[in-house]
This record gives sequence, C-alpha cells and structure tokens, in this order.
Amino acid sequence: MELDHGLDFEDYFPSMISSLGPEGFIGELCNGFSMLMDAHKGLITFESLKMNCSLLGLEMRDDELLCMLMEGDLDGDGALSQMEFCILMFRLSPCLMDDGVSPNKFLTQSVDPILM
Ligand SMILES: [Ca+2]
Repeated sequence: MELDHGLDFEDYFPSMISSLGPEGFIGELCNGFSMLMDAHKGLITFESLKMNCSLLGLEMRDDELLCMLMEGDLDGDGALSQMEFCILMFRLSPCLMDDGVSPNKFLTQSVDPILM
C-alpha cells in the first residue's frame, strides 16, 4: 500500500472497498479509527488526529483536521466516536451509495458488536 503525497480519501476508499469488500472495508475503518484515536479517551480528538496523522505521514493542515472533526461530530462533544468516524468515512465516499452499500446496514451489522 502506497501513501502518495496528496492522498485523497475520496479516491482512496473506492479502491480499498473493491479489494476488501464492504465488510473488510469496515474492518479497515475500525483499524483506522484505532490508529487515529486518543488511546485514553477512546475518541478521535483534534490533538490525537493531528499527532497520529503526522505519525502516519499524512500531511493535513489544522483547518482540514478541524473541518473533518466538525463534519463528523454528530453529538457535538468535539471528538469523533468510532461510530461517528465510520459514518463520516461513508459520507466522504459517495460512490459507496452507488454500489448499494448502506452505511446503516453495515454499521449495525458489523460495528455494533465491536462497540459493545
Ligand atoms: Ca462526537
């Protein structure tokens, strides 16, 4: 897997989905969440996102990170839970909807057990 400079999530996920399948993709999202989250809080915060993105070699500006957090934060606590992160990733990948993949279906089936 190559992480090119200027990696674009929207270009990147469709190829992941075609190679992993929807269930495998959900697994990768959960792995991604684990990589980006604050280990103590179990949430993705601005600080954990900023630190872990740079560790992963993803060059994101502060305003891009904040934008991503605000976009994904559904309950307004300023951080992303695993569910919020997965929903955000689905929303950033509109082609998923064209393939008939329902985020609700997969989140319910595949993510809830992990959250328990
Ligand atoms: Ca939240």
